[in-house]
Amino acid sequence: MSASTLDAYLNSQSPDRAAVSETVRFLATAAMATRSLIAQSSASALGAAAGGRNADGDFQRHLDVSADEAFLAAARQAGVRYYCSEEIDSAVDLNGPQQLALAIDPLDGSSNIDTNVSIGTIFSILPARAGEPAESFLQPGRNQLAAGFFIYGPQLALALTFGAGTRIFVHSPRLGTFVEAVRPSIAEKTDEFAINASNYRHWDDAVRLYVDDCLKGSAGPREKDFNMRWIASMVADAYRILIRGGVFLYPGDSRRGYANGRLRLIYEANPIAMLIEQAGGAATDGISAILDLAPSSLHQRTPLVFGAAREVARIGRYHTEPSVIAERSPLFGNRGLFRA
Ligand code: AFP
Repeated sequence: MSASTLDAYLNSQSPDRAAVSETVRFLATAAMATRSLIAQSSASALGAAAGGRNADGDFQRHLDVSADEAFLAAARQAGVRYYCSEEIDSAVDLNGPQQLALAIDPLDGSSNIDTNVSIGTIFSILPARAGEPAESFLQPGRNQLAAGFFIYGPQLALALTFGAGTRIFVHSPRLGTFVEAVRPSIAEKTDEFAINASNYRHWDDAVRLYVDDCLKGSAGPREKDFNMRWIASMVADAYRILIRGGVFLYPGDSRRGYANGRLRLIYEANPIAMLIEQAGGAATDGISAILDLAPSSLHQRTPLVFGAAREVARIGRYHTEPSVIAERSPLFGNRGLFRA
């Protein structure tokens, strides 16, 4: 019988995943507390600067710090061994008994806190490795035991995978628990893309030409019209893509510090990539699968493209096949080389 609640789903996991299931339970409790904090506090108070900066030099807001404290406490309660957070420079040895490593972005979308836009918590659970704490996080995302994100929006929801498909659970205030809502399956094709178009002048030719072709619509080489969305809160864009399809791009660009884009590999791109692949989609750095990348530092960034598998593959061809550029030559007129 299919699991109907998060607890039932976690209990249905194999015994060797019991510690992973227990970790997700504690993360869900921390997410409910974070959601309550968001609901009860004034947006200005939550969004106010907390006085510090994170590992990347971003100013920390009060909710960034509160969320990190809540999820660090959850990791300790779950007995996790190592903890890596966007808000902390180095990996932390919690000396927990479980040989697990939890990588987390406690609050993704911080810049949206005071505008009441959906924000979230993204997490990745890896097998702990011998050696220094950081070692456990410098492994390909393909090794993840589980991944997910909580989204604090009109509904509190959890997108979760243990590697056997992606599930979405929605928190029921009446039941006080997460209830399974859908098993998303991302269509291979799409007519909706998500990118911050204000960076157009900074993109490389491949990205610029891909977006140009989408914007030419049915009269252009794609021979169909496209819609665009950009929430600037990745968990919200990812949730939409899980539910109705689409493709998301945060490429590297020519701005200082953005050669590898803005998103971090270990605690943002890897968990999102696992969720998307497990829902039938694809996730790359523009060319290579995100989950195959070998991280070399905790907070390293990566260009990120994810969503509809055939659209992600097409974007890869704009990077790897110069002939794609030839679509613009008179020889091909407006007809595309690729069928939609
Ligand atoms: P913040 O956490 O600083 O708001 O950044 C959110 C984010 O990492 C990701 O959630 C968005 O997709 C992306 O940045 C938005 O970046 P731009 O503001 O450059 O569009």
